[in-house]
Amino acid sequence: MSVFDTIITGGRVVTATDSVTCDIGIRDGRIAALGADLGSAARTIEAGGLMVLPGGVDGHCHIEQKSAVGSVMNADDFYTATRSAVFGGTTSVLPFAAQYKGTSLRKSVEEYHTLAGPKAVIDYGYHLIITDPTDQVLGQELPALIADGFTSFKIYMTYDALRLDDMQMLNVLASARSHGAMVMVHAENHEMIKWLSSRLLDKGYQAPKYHAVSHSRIGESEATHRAIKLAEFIDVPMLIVHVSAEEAMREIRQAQSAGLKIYGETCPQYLFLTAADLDREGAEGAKFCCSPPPRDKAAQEAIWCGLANGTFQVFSSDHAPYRFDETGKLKAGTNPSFKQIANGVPGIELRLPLLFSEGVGKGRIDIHQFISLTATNVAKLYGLHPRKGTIAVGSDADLALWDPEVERVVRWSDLHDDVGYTPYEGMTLKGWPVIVMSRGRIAVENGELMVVQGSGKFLPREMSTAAEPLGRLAPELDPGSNFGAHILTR
Ligand code: DUC
Ligand code: ZN
Ligand code: ZN
Repeated sequence: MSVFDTIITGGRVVTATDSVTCDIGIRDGRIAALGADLGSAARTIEAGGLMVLPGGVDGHCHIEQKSAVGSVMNADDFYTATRSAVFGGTTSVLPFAAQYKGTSLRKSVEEYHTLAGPKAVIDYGYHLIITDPTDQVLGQELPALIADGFTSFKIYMTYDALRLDDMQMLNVLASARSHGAMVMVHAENHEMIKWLSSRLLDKGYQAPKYHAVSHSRIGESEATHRAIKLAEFIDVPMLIVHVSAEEAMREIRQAQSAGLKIYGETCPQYLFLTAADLDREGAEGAKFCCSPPPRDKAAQEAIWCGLANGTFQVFSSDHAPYRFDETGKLKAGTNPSFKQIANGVPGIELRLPLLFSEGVGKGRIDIHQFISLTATNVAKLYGLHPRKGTIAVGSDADLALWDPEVERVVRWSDLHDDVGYTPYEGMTLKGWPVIVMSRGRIAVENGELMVVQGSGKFLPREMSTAAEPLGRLAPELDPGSNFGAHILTR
């Protein structure tokens, strides 16, 4: 009998830190050995000429997410989204279980379980979205959910139905600190967006391109600054998601330089799209509307720089799949105002090929940075490491075998989502995953999906050391210097 179920031979095995040519022995879905001459196995995969990378972990994507009024506008369900992800080399996804005002967090998690369980083809967990931080939610539901493995959540500083005010944010941050959860923040100044939008609409500027005008760079950086100051005050780590511009990036960099545990995320739309894409013919620009919006070439360069210099720890898709029809982008008709267009762009399948080709291939980042940004750091931030995000003995055998020489022109018709278009149509990308494995199973081979719906597993997550407080209390919160007041404990 073979010692291993599968052996991968002769590939260049690359992690966030190392690159070696060796064989990988896989048993019971896990990596059981790394070495030479591992013997025989039921199946051998010849990987000469290929790079064997950890499967990607997409730490930010929206799948079957309900709107605040309870409708699901997402084009993808857990089957099509995870199918699309795995074809692009991603083997774990972390979408969101969204709470809406007046509803229970626990109930929304249960609803997402019933959606994902029968459909996902790769492993998945959820971040929570907290919109109604009542005493009951923060005092009971959230601690219990964190203990059950939902160790991260997102909060919003904008959108009427989702946003928290500073007081609510402080309460949520204090709760995250007490229970060890990672806080993700959508940082844009709500009033600035409202003010700009109403001025634009009053003056008749309605087209999709004005979406980019209504979400200013300063509004993004002001909210980023404020969120960071609240986090510093409460002494809790924080991740600023989907950073679009240099102004917000500088706030993150400055906080990091001061030793704070502030993390940054960016996404493909901020590297490859600009506001000019929102100015396409007719309503076409709606396809490129997302928040924050894509900016300009200079902002793209700044974001590349932030990936290279370590300001950003994670690169996520922020896949938000809306069809270009009445179910999605054109819900308000074929000539919508920018305020009526669903925010978000698809990208779950191309996240890795885009960064591999344009980042690693063009020398902007190295392969180890690529792996850190797309897999290892994501797993670390969200309590999945070392099970996910790396290649090590004992880790799940989630692997993507890349052919760095294959060149393909991006066509939506070759992708595996259900959106109907890709913002990256026509780009030529070099370097694609050719075999993808999920827990030792071949998930994609020869352009075919080899795993079935419902075979992905739910991932309860550990606490992350990245979410541990620094222990640097503001004097006003420190009983040693505030006349003995214990403010952070309830
Ligand atoms: N925030 C996201 O995280 N994704 C899409 C749009 C948005 O506002
Ligand atoms: Zn957001
Ligand atoms: Zn998002």
